[in-house]
Amino acid sequence: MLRSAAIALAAVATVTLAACNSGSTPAPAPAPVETSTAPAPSEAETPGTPVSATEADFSITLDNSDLAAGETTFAVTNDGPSTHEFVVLQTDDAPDALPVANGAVDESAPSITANLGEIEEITTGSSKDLTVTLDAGKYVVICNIPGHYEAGMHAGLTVA
Ligand SMILES: [Cu+2]
Repeated sequence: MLRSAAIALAAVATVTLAACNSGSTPAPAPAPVETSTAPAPSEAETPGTPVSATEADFSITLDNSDLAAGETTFAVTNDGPSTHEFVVLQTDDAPDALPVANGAVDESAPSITANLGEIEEITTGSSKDLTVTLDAGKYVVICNIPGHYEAGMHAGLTVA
């Protein structure tokens, strides 16, 4: 009695499966499970000397401020909470004594020798890289969003 019931159930199941498959093309084989051990994509190349810069309201912290001349890649992380930018200026002025006009550093002032490059709009929580070539000299990195430099967003660099 039980055995025949089981057979009957099995028969129903078979019919149901057949009905499901009838008239439809066979389902594609499942994609093979990825088992390869291929290496993960390599990290983005960072030419030259790597320098980590961390920005926050309102500071810039560098992990290395004595650099050898040549290519340098700043990896800038914004810990926020505000959006910041990152500007590399060559100047002999002290980091906290750059010329300011209208709340921002006057990058065209005579004491600013050069603007080596900048990253704009680094949103909070994000990171961006900037690669520049630095000659021997003194540099100041700043955020030049109005008010941010004067609030403390500057750090000095010496390149030899
Ligand atoms: Cu800022």
